[in-house]
Amino acid sequence: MANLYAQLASRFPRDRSRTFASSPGATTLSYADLERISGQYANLLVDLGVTPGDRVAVQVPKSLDMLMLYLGCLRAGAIFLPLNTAYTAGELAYFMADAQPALFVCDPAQADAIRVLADEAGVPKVETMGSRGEGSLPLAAADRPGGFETRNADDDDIAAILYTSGTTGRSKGAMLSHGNLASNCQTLCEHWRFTDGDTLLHALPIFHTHGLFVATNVVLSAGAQMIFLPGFDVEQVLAALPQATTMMGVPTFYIRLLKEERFTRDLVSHMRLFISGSAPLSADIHRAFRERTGHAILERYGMTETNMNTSNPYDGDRLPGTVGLPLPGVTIRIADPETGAVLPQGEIGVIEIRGPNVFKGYWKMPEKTEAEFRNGFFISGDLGFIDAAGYVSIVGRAKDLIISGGYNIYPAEVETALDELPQVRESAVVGVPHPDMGEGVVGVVVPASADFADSAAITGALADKLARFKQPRHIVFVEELPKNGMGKVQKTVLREQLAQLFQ
Ligand code: MLC
Ligand code: AMP
Repeated sequence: MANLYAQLASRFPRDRSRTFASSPGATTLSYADLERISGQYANLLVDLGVTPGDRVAVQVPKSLDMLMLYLGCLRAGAIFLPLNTAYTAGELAYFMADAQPALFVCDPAQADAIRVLADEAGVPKVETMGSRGEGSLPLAAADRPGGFETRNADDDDIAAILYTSGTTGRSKGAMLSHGNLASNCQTLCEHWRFTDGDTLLHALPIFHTHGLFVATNVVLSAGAQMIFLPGFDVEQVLAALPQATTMMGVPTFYIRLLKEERFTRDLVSHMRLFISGSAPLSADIHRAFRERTGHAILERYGMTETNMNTSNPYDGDRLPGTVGLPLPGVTIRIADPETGAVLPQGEIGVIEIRGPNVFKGYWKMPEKTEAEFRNGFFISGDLGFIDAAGYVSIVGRAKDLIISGGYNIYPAEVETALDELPQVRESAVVGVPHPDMGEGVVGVVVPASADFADSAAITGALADKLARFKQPRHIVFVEELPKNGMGKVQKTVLREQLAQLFQ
């Protein structure tokens, strides 16, 4: 087929003066602006010596410039590699060494520290990009011509790498191809009936699948527009909602909106669609939202490695507590987690996925990639079942993973950081119910000396090691961890004991 950008551009509105994105109090970009600025970034990348297949790593605050750089990378055939802004220096050092980007783009405020890391990792170029158009990269791009002939790309050429943590603690770069991304956003655009009359309220981060590929690519596929907010701020969202027709969010967005009395049926009477994903949306929130607004939130299920897999229907029943039906072109099966045998309808097992949406593998980790596929199906690590009507429900996880406010946290990584501390003999990290974030991270620690109980010393020592969202919100000291006969920590027991901690 073609470069993802070219496929998107073929569906841009004929009238290029139409708005692509507006940020209240800041920039508005038309589709003509988008073509020109993404072309300027593509020309700049070429001038900087970035060649097709090179990685461009980007850790900058959310901005429309960052989106233009994403599109510029697609056009130039470079691999866009966005990084969570919460990552610490230690975490970044790993990504730099692993991905070996040709260019690292960072927040101007971090430039000095990043240059040191880049030197150590052999990353040849560091440029900066701030949240309001400042920084060396936007400045240099502004001098470049806007015309750029988008490079050809094959379906299997890699468009982006997104790092996802692993159960063993080492992050893996998921390689997503032009074909993966193009097929998924086209499917979603049709499935969710996006048209050029839509305005999406965009309050998600753009370094993850949800805000970057689902939200942005769907808007571009429809030639629609978006209201682009720097993040989820409830005041800004309430103010922007009356201009929007659709919204995508993690469950925390909807939990927070429901807390506001000003979030009423009237405020959203013109809205067409609310979509939720990245973490389980409780049936209670689904019902409370419907009662308040008259809207049934449409829940869908996806992963970094697979883009979107299932969705509740646009027409028809959006069943609370389910993630809906497989998307067109996507096959889902339920397998026995141990043997891999495909299970009969209705039985609980691990969800496996096949389709044009499924990624091309982990960057430089062929064995890991192979281990996560079974007969062409990607093994999600999520546990679920399919009902008689074909709806998929997720009931748990075979992988030891915590999802907090839509961010994934692998306990193994946090346990490793805890166990390295001299005050800690051993630790176990679990997720327990949290009213705002879905799950909250708790560190259960057996101290090295029996009378040690200084939780602030423990959390303080993690501050530079782990991104803030991964750090335990509570440290609980115990004399010993509950273990089974094999010596394995019984996390279910800990989760039960700590279930009320955040309530
Ligand atoms: C921020 N903090 C978090 C957090 N987000 N801690 C745990 N979990 C999170 N998700 C930290 C902050 O640094 C802060 O630290 C403290 O928690 C409280 O912050 P807050 O002000 O309440 O948080 P806020 O900035 O409002 O952010 C919450 C949020 C945000 C829910 C709006 O996390 C968010 O936008 N989440 C979306 C994530 C997402 O897009 N996931 C998609 C992944 S793709 P301190 O120091 O002040 O205590 C994927 C595939 C798919 O999963 O299917 O979509
Ligand atoms: P990530 O690695 O950030 O892509 O996270 C993917 C994981 O998020 C999936 O494997 C699921 O565990 C979870 N997830 C995504 N959408 C949903 C959903 N609608 N309901 C429950 N879990 C979800």
